[in-house]
Amino acid sequence: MEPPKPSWTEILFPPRASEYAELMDPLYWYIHGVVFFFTILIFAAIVFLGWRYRRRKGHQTSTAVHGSLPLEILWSVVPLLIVMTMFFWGARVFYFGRSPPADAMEILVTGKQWMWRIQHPNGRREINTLHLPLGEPVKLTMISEDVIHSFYIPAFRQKADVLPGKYTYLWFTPTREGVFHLFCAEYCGTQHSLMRGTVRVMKPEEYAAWLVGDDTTEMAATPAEAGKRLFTELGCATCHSGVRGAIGPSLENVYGHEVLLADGSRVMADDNYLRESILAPGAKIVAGYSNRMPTFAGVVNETQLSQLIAYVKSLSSASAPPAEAPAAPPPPPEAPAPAPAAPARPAGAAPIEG
Ligand code: HEC
Ligand SMILES: [Cu+2]
Repeated sequence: MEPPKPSWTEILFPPRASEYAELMDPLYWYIHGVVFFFTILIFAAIVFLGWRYRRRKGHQTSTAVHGSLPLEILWSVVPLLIVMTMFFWGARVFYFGRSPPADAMEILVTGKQWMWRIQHPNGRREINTLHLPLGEPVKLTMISEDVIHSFYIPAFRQKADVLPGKYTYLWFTPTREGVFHLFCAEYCGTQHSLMRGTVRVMKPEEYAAWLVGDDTTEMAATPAEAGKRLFTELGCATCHSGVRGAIGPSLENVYGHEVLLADGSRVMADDNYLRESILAPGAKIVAGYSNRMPTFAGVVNETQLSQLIAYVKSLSSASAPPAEAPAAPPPPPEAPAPAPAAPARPAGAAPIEG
């Protein structure tokens, strides 16, 4: 692995190793440049004018000046224009950092006191290390099993909170091979400072070889395959058999589509909707079905939950992440609605069409 070549702009910063970092650093230097320039200008003016117009014998106090409209406009408009350049430049970088490309490789991250568990698309898992292919966009889907953590890779200039009960995301394209730091950046208990790891950016061929590495004990099923197995083991399949008259709705083509609910409203089936459907099934009842699904909170852990969701996603042809992405025209609703918005029945009621 070639040693990183630090450039002068990295003197104060960690190495710069992602596309986002390449965009972020010039912005940072620009803002600092403006700040330094005006700080020096203002202090120099204070010192110079203080000296130039100091009190001396035989000098009169000057007459007071009361306002000058052109001057007021000048010193309002010029700073406004300057800070607006920061705003628009900053907004561009921000939106870039929040819009993962649709073909980004998805890696699952679970935070837990005090470790990072990571699972790659082919099922390979690792703890406190993150292997990445050079030059390929990667999206992290992150969740915590306990308290709030924060996933932070300084060399990528990327950080996001990892929350219990809600997925958060990060995406980046590594641009430099090497080994970089990974930190938890949110105080999360006594061993928070030990919750760190390494990011290893390798050539795509090396990454591919690592993925199917000799360490076969690490080779599990893919998240979706593991989820499929759980789906049978936990009895989801009995109610979600996909046949007409089943107790639960078919889960095919649910993810990424709008679901019609019993109260007549619609909801986009994204990761967090699926999560809620499994942990709190009564929160949103699918139209035409009753609240008969038991909660699986406490039955499945976060990793298993992510796997179940990966399986449900694999049943859908929609792949674009609906969450956080700018609003796209909604696809036609997929939810079966035999009778328009049949009222939800109390638990234990006979299944509709049963
Ligand atoms: C006892 C039957 C039953 C079992 C077991 C069951 N479900 Fe359900 N499920 C339902 C019913 C009924 C609904 C629709 C009512 C509602 O939204 O709560 C539903 C809704 C859902 C939804 C929302 C579907 C949509 O169209 O938006 C998902 C996702 C889901 N279940 C996943 C699972 C998973 C995963 C498991 C296993 C861990 C599971 N279910 C186990 C009966 C069941
Ligand atoms: Cu932590």
